[in-house]
Parts: sequence; structure tokens; C-alpha cells
Amino acid sequence: MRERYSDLFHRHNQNPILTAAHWPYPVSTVFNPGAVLLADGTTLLLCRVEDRRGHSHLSAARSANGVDQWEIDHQPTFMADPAHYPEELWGIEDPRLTFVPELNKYAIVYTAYSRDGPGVALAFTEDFQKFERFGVIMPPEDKDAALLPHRIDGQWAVIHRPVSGPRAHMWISFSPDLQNWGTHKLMLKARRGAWWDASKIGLSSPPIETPQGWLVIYHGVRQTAGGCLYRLGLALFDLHSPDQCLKRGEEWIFGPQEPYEQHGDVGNVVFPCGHTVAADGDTVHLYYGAADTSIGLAIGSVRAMLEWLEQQPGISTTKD
Ligand code: BMA
Repeated sequence: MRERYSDLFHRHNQNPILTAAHWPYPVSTVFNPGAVLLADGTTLLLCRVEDRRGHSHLSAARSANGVDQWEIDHQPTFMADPAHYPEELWGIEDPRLTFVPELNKYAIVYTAYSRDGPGVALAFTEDFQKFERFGVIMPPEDKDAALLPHRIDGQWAVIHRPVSGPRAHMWISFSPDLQNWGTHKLMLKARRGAWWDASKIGLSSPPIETPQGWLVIYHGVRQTAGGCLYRLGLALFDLHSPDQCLKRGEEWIFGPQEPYEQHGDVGNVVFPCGHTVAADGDTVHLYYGAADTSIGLAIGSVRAMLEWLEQQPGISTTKD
């Protein structure tokens, strides 16, 4: 028997690193940021910012060390545009950022909150100042999506989480041109019953490409009498056939335990949409929404996550 569970992520002692109090204009809450390392090493977070109507927009925060001294845009960076994109009527949320070398642009895959529920929308930017919208690529109800950074066998790939019934699973879909999406494949199923990831799962930050496969951090939602519990787990997928799961962790690796994660607008939620991997190729800065109210930073290691997954039972023995 192990003496204790492994700690794959360590919270930064300055957590929460960003709150509404840091914002240069009035906002209610800031959470669920996408993240990238810019070419000069600056960390850019594209934060979900909720106003007092309850609608969200996205705003950029930049820092040299990814921890503090954030420079936050003085006005919303990327706003919903319901006049041209009616599916953004109730705001835009939860961006996942991917640098795409073939286009020399960053892809932003985000939730467009339409009158008929959340859908998946795509935009590109070179500088986080001007944005090129592709509109909704997956209709409601669908969210928790990210673009893979390069084509696989000539096809772009988006991971997403459609809802159809009481359980919601992760899917992957392909496109020759980023506009027309098909070849939909089930990627990872929510488990059932008592499992921590029963009922609903979804991609957290975009997959990390490693020689062993696509390393995926995902969230699982457990519905309890006291409300939902959002926790994180790990899975590994084949590099060439990313719908093929090679390994899936049995235990969650990170869950709400600090007061700022347990209490807020929506308590008991840790919800990352972005991470950065340092120049060493190993150190991961995971940026997460805490209780839909503030932003936390947890530090981990690609190598340690892969080693942990290696020790998990084979996928065929992982019962759901
Ligand atoms: C999910 C998303 C997230 C949110 C989470 C907890 O469904 O809407 O934006 O952080 O619920 O409320």
C-alpha cells in the first residue's frame, strides 16, 4: 500500500495569482484562462472575464515570469460580437490557445454562448490585438475544445465535448480547411457510478505533444448532493490516431482543496484552460480558474505525469 497519493501539481504560494481586484476596469470575476508562451518568453494569459451582467469577454494579461507583475489590457481584448456572430449573444468563454506553426498564428478555440446554449467557436490572431473569426465550428451544445497544433495526415483536428443526454464525452473531429468538420470520433468516455469522472468530462488545457503520445489533462465532474465537484485527471493518446487512448489514470490528480477553490461564485471547481511548458521541455505552469472567481497557478512536470500514467493499469482493465 502506498503511504500517500502522488502530488503531480504544486500550487504556487502566491495563489490566487490573478483576481478581479487586479483588473484595470470594473469586472466581477476572472477565471478559466488560456495560456501561451510568446516568442520572447512572455507568458500571455487570455482570461475569461465576467461582468456584472453575467456575460464574459476575454482579456490578455502578460507577465515575464508567468507568476506576477501582470500587465493587463486596459480594455477587453476580445469581445463577443453578437451583431455579426449572433451565437455570441451571451458572451464568450473558456479560451484554449494553440500556436500553429503552419499558419504562424495562434488559434483561439472558445465557447460562444448562444441563445441555444454553448457552442465551439474558432478565431486566429498573430498578436492578440487583431482577430480573425471563423465563427461556430461545432453547434450547441458543445464546449471544452482545442485545436491540435498541426495537421495529422493532412487533416486539422479539434477536440471537443458535445452533450447529448446525461453523460458527456470527449470527441475529436477533423477538417481539411478549418471550416468543414467531420470524421467525428469518440475519444474518451465519462465513466459511470462512483468514479470521480462519472457523468461529464472535458478537455482542460490543449494536449501536450510528447514522444509517447498526446498527454491530455482533462476535467471530470462528479455530481453530489452538495453540488458538482470539478477535478483533473490524465490520459495519453496515440500521436497518429489521437482518438486512440493508450493510458488513462484511475485517480484524479488535482482537485479543489484550498479556500479560494472551494468557495466563490461556483465552489469546488478547478478548471484549467491553459498551460505553458518551459524551455526545459518539462516544467508545466498550469493556469486554472478557481471556483469561477479567480486564477490559480499549479506547477508540474511532463516527465512526472508520463511516469505516473505509465504505472496506471492498461486501458482494457480500466473499468467504467
Ligand atoms: C463548466 C464551464 C466552465 C465553468 C464550470 C464550473 O461547465 O461552464 O466555464 O468554470 O462549468 O462552473
